This record gives sequence, C-alpha cells and structure tokens, in this order.
Amino acid sequence: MQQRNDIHAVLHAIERGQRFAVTAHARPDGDAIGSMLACGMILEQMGKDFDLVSFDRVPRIYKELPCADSIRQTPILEGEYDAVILLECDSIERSRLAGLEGRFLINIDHHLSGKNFADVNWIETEACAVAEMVYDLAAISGVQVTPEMATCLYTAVLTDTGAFCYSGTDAHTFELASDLVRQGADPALIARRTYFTNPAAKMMLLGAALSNLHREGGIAWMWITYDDMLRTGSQEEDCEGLVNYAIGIAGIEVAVFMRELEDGRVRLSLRSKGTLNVANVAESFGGGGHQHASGCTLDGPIPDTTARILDHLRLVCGVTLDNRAAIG
Ligand SMILES: [Mn+2]
Repeated sequence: MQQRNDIHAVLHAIERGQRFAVTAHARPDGDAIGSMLACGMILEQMGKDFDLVSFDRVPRIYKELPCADSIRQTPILEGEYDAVILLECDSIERSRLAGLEGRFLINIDHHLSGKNFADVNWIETEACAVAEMVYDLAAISGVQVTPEMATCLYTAVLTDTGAFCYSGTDAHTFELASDLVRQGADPALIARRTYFTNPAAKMMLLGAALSNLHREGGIAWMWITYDDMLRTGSQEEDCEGLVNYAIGIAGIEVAVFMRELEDGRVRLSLRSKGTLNVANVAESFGGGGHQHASGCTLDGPIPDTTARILDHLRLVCGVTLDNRAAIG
C-alpha cells in the first residue's frame, strides 16, 4: 500500500501549490516527453501555473506531440516555484538542470535505479512507463483524459515498452494502451510519427554502426565515432534504437552500443533480452536504467571503453574464451 500513499502524497503536494516546474531526465525519450506534456495537461486542468523545462531539446520524432513546443530548453531553472516535479530522475543531476538545489522536489519514477532523493517520492518499478503513473495521477486527480493527453501517454507507453516488445509487457500494459486509444490516441498515426519518419542521415549512421558490429558468444557490440556523426550529418537522437540491431541477433543475450562524444567520452546503451540485468551493469559504471535497457558514460577512447565493458560483461555473463566468434 506504500505506493498508493505515495501517489496521494504527490497529489497533495500538487494541490497545496500553485506554481510548478516539470522536468525529466536529460536526453529525454518518448516517456520523458510524453509524460511531461501529460503532466502539464493535468496541472492545467487543476488550474495550476506551470513551466515544462528540459536541459536538452525535444527529439524530432516527438515535436508533433500536442503542446510539444511548450517545453522550454534551458540549462538552469530560474524563477519561483512551489515545487519542481522530476520525472524519471534518480537524482537532481539526472535532469542536468542547474538551480534545483533547495527547492521542494517531487520525484515520480519507475526505474529500478529509482531513489528517494526528493521531498515527495513516488517510485513504482512495476509501471511499464512513467506515463502509466501519470495516467494514474490523472485518474485520482479527477481530471479528464483528453485525446491530446492520451496521445502523449500512448506515445510514452509505446516507446518505453519497445513497441510492446519488452518483457514486463503484460495484459495490464494492453489495458492501459486500450484505455488510451479509447480516450483518443491514434495508434497508427503515433506509430507512423514515431517509427516511420527516419531522416536519411540516421540510415547512414546505422551503416557506420553495422560496419563496427562485433560478437563474442552471447555478447554483441557496435560503435560509432564522433567523426561518423559529423560525416553523416547525424544528431544525437539519430543514435536512438541502433542498439536494437545488435540485440536482434540470434543467440545474443546482451548488446552494447557505444557512441563517442565530442569531448572524447563514450556513451553506452545496453540491452538485454535474457536474464542479465543491464541496470546493474550500467550502475556499476555510474549509470542506470532497467533490467533490459540501460545506459552509462565512460571515459574514452572507444578501444579502452570496449575492453572495460567487455571485461565486465564476460564476468557477469560467464562467457568463456572458447565461445569466441567474431563477425567480420
Ligand atoms: Mn520510462
């Protein structure tokens, strides 16, 4: 019953205040953007004043979501607020926003790596997306789920479940999706906007990543350099989902996608389709996430990063040297 208490603590904190800021983690994904927008719509209906803020800009595929242009990109939160609502953050730092220290914070998260860092904390690791929690919040707030809100929440659920592919997707996930469709979300339109609007640059980047695909036993890894990003004219968001080509290989249990950053560090995306918990792997390198999808950032260069992550994965996967086989 703790979680029901937590949702009520969040509701009471919202009822008590008038002016709110809502943010999510840096490099926002579909759940972060969709849930922020829906949260704003809830606050709007409750007669509250609010600002939606993000350290990074809204990824291209989410720009057509209702009210997406109301999300303000800023490195620092200024102004007076009664509370700041953080979605999917395990700390203030995860938002990358400056100016959060000392403010009244409300934390809504569904990650295994979620932490009680805020003044009010509501963490449900069973939720398939933080959007599911925002939907529950809408229900107990008594606000109406509009077609616009349903569109934002459906987009969040669709993307955070890997288009209903990840484990944890169950009858309840489809009940939630069904509710959202009944309330005005258009599945075909949302799927088209989300998955069928790739820029050509992303496909060029995929080519670069696939030419760097390697395999050892149940582990696959691939990378792109900063130069690949420049050469193909790709943006950070074009890296989204490339790791799925590695985890999609038969016999692969864990996949790593590495992207060299401008400052030489390397951003890792980890995926698992077996029993290995990649949230634990990411956490041991200072990152976080879910059992089947996580991320972290290591010091480069790519060969060193590859050696470090592979050493770790060989250990936790128990992959033997006899099992080695390389592609290409
Ligand atoms: Mn999420």
